[in-house]
Amino acid sequence: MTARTLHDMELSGNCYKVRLFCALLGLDLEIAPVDLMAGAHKESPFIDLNPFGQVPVLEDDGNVLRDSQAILVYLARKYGGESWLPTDPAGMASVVNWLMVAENEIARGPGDARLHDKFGFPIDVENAREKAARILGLIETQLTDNEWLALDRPTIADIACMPYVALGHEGGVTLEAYPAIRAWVGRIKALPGFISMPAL
Ligand SMILES: N[C@@H](CCC(=O)N[C@@H](CS)C(=O)NCC(=O)O)C(=O)O
Repeated sequence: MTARTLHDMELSGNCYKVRLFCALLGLDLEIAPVDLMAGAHKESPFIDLNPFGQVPVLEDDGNVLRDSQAILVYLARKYGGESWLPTDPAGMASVVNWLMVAENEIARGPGDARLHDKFGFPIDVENAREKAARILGLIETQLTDNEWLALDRPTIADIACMPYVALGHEGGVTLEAYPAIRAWVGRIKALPGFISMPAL
């Protein structure tokens, strides 16, 4: 019996970030599915764990953590040494910069376009696709001269940003025009321990 449980939804890219990173770290993870379609995330007992009413939530060693980016930070610092989130100020800032991009530009661009097309959310999808084009262009530039987003090795910046970039096609945002991004997704898929999710 593991002391680590992820309150999870299979099709959530935010939950997948946590599943993927645990797999890369070789950590056992018990999956507790949350039925979002039935509204289980807005009711007890889940809402008592996360008053924001959102997955993912990770329980680890008595800690209850919400927000996929925060969970990646926690796991990287607790189990990943200096590799995935270094403690030197410049290195840490470089990684955190991309965690913010995952939470903002990527979520509001390809993430929202997918929410509209795949799950029927009433979102201005043209606006989301315009935002997607802008951030994918910036990421393409970054990855043209760099193998990884933040540092000269994979970090949680790559784990946080990849899922909704690679799932964008489910929202009409393809990677056809972005060869450097496609190569980067391929590098992540080749990491030892990589696991996938539907449509990736
Ligand atoms: N910033 C949060 C966002 C979490 C989030 O949006 N979760 C979605 C599933 S991917 C959810 O639970 N949506 C239900 C809701 O917001 O009511 C994170 O990165 O974990």
